[in-house]
Amino acid sequence: MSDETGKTEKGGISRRALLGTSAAGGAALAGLGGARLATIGGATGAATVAAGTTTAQAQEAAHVGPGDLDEYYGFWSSGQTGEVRILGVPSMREFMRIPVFNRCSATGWGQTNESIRIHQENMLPATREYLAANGKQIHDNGDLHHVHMSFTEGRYDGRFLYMNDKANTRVARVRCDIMKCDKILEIPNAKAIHGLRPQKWPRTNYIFANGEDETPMVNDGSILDDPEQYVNFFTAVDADEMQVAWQVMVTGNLDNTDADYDGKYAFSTSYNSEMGMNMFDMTANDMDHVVVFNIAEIEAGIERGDYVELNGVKVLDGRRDAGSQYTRYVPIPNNPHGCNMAPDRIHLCIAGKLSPTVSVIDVRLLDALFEDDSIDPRSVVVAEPELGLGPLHTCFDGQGNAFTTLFLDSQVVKWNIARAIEAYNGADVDPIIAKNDVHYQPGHNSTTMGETLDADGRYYLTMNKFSKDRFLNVGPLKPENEQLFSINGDSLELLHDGPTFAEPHDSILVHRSIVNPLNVYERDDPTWAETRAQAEADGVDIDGFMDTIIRDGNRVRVYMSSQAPSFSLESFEVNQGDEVTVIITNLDDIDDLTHGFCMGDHGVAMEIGPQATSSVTFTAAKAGVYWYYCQWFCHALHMEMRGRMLVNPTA
Ligand code: CUK
Ligand code: CUA
Ligand code: CA
Repeated sequence: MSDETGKTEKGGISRRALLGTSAAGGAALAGLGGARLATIGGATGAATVAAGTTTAQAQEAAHVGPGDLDEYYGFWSSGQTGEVRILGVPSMREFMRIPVFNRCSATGWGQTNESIRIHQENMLPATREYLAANGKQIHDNGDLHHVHMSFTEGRYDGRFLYMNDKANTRVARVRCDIMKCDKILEIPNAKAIHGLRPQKWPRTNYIFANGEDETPMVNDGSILDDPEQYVNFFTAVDADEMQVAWQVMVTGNLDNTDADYDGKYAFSTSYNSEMGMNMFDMTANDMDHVVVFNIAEIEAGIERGDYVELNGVKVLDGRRDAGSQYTRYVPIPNNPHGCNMAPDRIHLCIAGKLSPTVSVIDVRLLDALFEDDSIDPRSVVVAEPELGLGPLHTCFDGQGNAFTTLFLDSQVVKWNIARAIEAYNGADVDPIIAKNDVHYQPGHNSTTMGETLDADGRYYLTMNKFSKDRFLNVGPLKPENEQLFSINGDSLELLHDGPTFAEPHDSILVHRSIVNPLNVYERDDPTWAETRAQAEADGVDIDGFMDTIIRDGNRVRVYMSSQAPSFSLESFEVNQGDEVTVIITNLDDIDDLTHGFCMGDHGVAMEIGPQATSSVTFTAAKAGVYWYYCQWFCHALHMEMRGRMLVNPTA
């Protein structure tokens, strides 16, 4: 880590600190003394690039030289790749990929016993049966759209990341101490979890998750092509237990979601209020809506038993005509999409998508809506600026301004919330501050700390769906493109323009002071608790050298350790047809000394981090000699770090 004096770990003074002139801007100031800490404490401004600096000056201020460390962690979703990625901002260097809903060749995610347990722990019985019928144990695809960090009192707290899987209706969690997924939860009843957000206040007790696709309430085949009987579910997941807390049945479908800064409400956009089954019908109405969920009323409803139990989940009726206090429906034009709560704690911005507008809701007006049925729900809309074509998502600088992506115009528009409200009230003011072209067709966007009370207005990121002609042609499948800007007074200065593989869907930009991962695993990590229990039953000390082979019928457990550059077992023998489990503890306990275990010609490979235990199970169906080897470069004699599995023919 570089410390707060602008010195890097390598002992040199960073280029930024040396350039500590006004031209180099706040990035240099931030490196000197307490300015950075003050920013994270909630104040803003100290670290902003001075207005009017040139593009070259903005780029210089944001330059992260070789060996220097970035100021922000970026956590990226990857869409249909199913993983989470960690980047550095502003350098935009990609550091790490965290497999979640995908299968990872390098780490063995989706193959190790430890990861399969995480996949299966909260899998629905019908899915287990489906997978078995297809000869599989787990889903190895996912569509991860949204990644967000846990909050305490409106600020990131560095504990967890949460993410959705639209493809297979799941919610997962990543531990920020080891940057690995530790929970995957399949959501019953709902279909296609899309929008996902943690509760911000008082802390992340719930993860809010939207089911996007409509299906019968009991989806067992007894109702099929009868859309009138289809429903959608809004789900609250207990973020500590990673179990479903409750669900609310709604009218229309659900798209994106966010939560307020008071712990009172969550909000979800719906583009299919029509409950259409095709594109034409889904876009038939001029107005759709945002659903407002009243957390206290929902909890009270559960308390008094006002729910049905469906697949083990307490389901409340929040449909528009149910007359409950759980929800309110605010009409919004036209197939609305993005749902973003401003860090001013007051304004919720709903992007119109097919409408050129963003609808601004003042969340302080929502109490009245729940208290008095005669109030027009539209009265909570306090601004609806016309910004351009295809508004999708909005982020914030913490100074009263918003940035909205315009998919069709291929632009980002910077606008002022207060001025939009004045204009809505009839004043002759233009809320639009600036428009920048982006390349091409932006979806999500984010600002540094922008979805928290610490929004600092330093950098703006746009995540574009197309790169077209922007890079060397790599065939019909093109990369996407993302662009990082420094926020420079009223304008944006382009700092980075670079391709990413499918799909840079969404991101959060988190100051590095909040994220403090371990370098080496702790031996009592729960990841391998079940493996440890099995070892204890076998009389093996999983924390030691443990060269032990346990035969249990045709099940063979092979225990060994790794220490650069060798495995403790140079060979082991099994019989053809045995189910073999290899359990390895990596006894090396220094930074960055990961070993691997790859069984040649068996499709078996896994990562074993320093002080970690990993295990993998396969059937030794082929007689002969097979070499296993360490596939993570670890030592000058890494190539020699290998051994033999001898498989005795039984026929
Ligand atoms: S949704 Cu895709 S651009 Cu899945 Cu976050 Cu808006
Ligand atoms: Cu151990 Cu390579
Ligand atoms: Ca619609």
